[in-house]
Amino acid sequence: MDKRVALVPGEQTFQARIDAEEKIEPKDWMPEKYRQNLIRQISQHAHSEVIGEQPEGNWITRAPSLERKAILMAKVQDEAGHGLYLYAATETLGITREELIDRLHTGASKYASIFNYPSLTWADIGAIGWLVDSAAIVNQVSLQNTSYGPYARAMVRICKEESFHQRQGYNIMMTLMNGSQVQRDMAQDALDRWWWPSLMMFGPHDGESAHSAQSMKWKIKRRSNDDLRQQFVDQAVQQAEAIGLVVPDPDLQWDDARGHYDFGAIDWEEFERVISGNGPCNRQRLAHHKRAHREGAWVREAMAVHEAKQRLSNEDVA
Ligand code: BYC
Repeated sequence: MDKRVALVPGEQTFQARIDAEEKIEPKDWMPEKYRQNLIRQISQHAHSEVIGEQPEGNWITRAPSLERKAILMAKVQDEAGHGLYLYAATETLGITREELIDRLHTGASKYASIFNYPSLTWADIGAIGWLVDSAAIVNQVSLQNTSYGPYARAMVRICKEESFHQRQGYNIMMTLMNGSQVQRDMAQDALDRWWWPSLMMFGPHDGESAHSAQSMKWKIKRRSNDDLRQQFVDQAVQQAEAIGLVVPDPDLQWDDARGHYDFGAIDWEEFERVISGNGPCNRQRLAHHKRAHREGAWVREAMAVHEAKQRLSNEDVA
């Protein structure tokens, strides 16, 4: 027997479907705030994937071997693909790609704070793959069960690729830690600079998170910011120790009673500065995106003409 809750529009029926773990699909009735909240979160996620290409792309021409270069190019291309799946998922909510890009360019829509930090050395590429992709996976594994069907399905594919990304990053760190003292120092310096921004990726503490309560009720988010951050810390600390890296947090210690690591206070002033456009590379990242978008206008125009021609020839056949 079909146990799906009847599709009668209305907040109560909608919540009953969510509670019954049904996926919401594009043509289903949904509260306007659910739609807007999803557009906000999924498009921010898409922008993060695309802007995240910049700090890594910075090292493609300087990767230390042909193999590392090929791997990094493949990773950066994957991130572009993730952006495209996510923009496509957002468009199913009735917003155009142009509007989404416009929101990014005007600052109306955010992207992950972490990509506003510079990638100064090759070890930063290791740290990004290891820490940033780990943080992304921890979050995105839980988002595979998000209530909106197109977002959940995009996440399944993205998670598979992110786990390869995480391993390539850790492999770079491991190789450096097995190298000379200069290489070990470079790896430690990268961890020192990327550790705290990685913790900020999970957003404000639960009590301060503006969207969490409603997003959890609608099962857009399946786990809280703090819960995910804790899982990330527990994993990453052990991975750091395994290769001889020291996490830059004097307050870090294992708490037997909780079965987790306790860690020091996050600098939320820095977080606020970065998400409000005043991090080390915010202006540079957006300027680069705007320029690339402008320079790609001819591709969009050519595609539009091609699509129009296809439509006309399909109408002729019909
Ligand atoms: N950075 O109420 P809250 C990748 C904002 S990319 C910037 O907790 P929410 C990769 C938040 O938007 C993967 N802003 O929000 C790519 C909100 O502001 P608005 C990126 C942040 O949405 C290339 C305000 O603070 N992953 O893996 O419930 C290379 C209050 O926060 C941040 C995703 O995007 C931040 N870190 O929870 C390598 C995952 N944190 O919108 C790797 C999907 C918070 O009201 N997103 N804010 O103006 C999510 O899971 C959730 O949106 C968050 C925040 C957990 C990030």
